[in-house]
Amino acid sequence: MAIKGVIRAGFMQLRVLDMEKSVHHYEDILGLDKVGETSDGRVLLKGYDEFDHHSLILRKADSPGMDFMGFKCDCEEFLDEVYEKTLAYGLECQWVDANSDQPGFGRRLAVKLPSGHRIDLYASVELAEKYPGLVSPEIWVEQPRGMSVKGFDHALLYGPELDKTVKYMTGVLGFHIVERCDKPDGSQLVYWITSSNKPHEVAFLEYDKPGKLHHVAFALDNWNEIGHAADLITINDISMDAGPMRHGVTRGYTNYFFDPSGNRNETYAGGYTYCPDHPIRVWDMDNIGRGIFYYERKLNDRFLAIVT
Ligand code: M3P
Ligand code: FE
Repeated sequence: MAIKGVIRAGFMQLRVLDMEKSVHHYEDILGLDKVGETSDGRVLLKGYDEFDHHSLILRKADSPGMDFMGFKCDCEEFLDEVYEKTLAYGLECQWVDANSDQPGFGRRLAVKLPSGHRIDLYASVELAEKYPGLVSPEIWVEQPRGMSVKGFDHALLYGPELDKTVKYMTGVLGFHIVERCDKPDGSQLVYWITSSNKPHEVAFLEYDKPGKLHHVAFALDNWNEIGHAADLITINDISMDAGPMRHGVTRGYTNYFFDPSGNRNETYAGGYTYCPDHPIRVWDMDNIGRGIFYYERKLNDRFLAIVT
């Protein structure tokens, strides 16, 4: 499969209320590596299995949530094309200089989606100081800590204008719809979309308030690691939302829990391999409980109500 245009989800800048507690959570418990700090006090982190300079940026703010999410693209020319097509589609977008607020990153095109989220597209990023071995490599260079998350995986974003948002993501950026959930009136509640062989890179759910984050997900390898992560959630007295369990959607294994600022995290493993010729899997509202919480077969109120 030739992956062209947008190739993957690459980073998220997340707002946190208390930097010290947040760094402890993401560094010591999830197991991301701290790779730097910016002059304005943001903390940069990455997973042991990632190559890019960083994939998670924590910014101290008065309210939790997501500032923006980045997607890696295959070439600079694609960014220029997207700039023109984005304006023609009627969305605001602007260029962000290379090596400005994100050390190590080339120029980015920041797009304001109809859902109220900002996504940044970029085609170049420096290698991190530490990254997976390349020459007859071991499985890791340094033994991973805590939950041993491999890196940033995907996000679920809540906001208005779902149709217009997903039409942009598919029509202009080339994402594929992998799964969706339909409401009884025939309109859509949620779309899971991808730009690669992963079953989702990002998902959008129709919601009245713009720019909301439901969860940011980090990758694990397998069901055993999901169980180990759940042990650490209890041992560290972290607020648990749901898990360990499986999704019907994507078939991935999962835990949901909260960071010290109330942002929902997910540890995600498995899931099927997507190919662009696959048909769309469609859920209805009577079955979506099983789609999200496969074993319990119904959603809990907290899962539906809390977004940041
Ligand atoms: C996932 C996933 C909804 C869906 C969640 C699904 C509607 O987090 O990773 O497949 O909350
Ligand atoms: Fe998820």
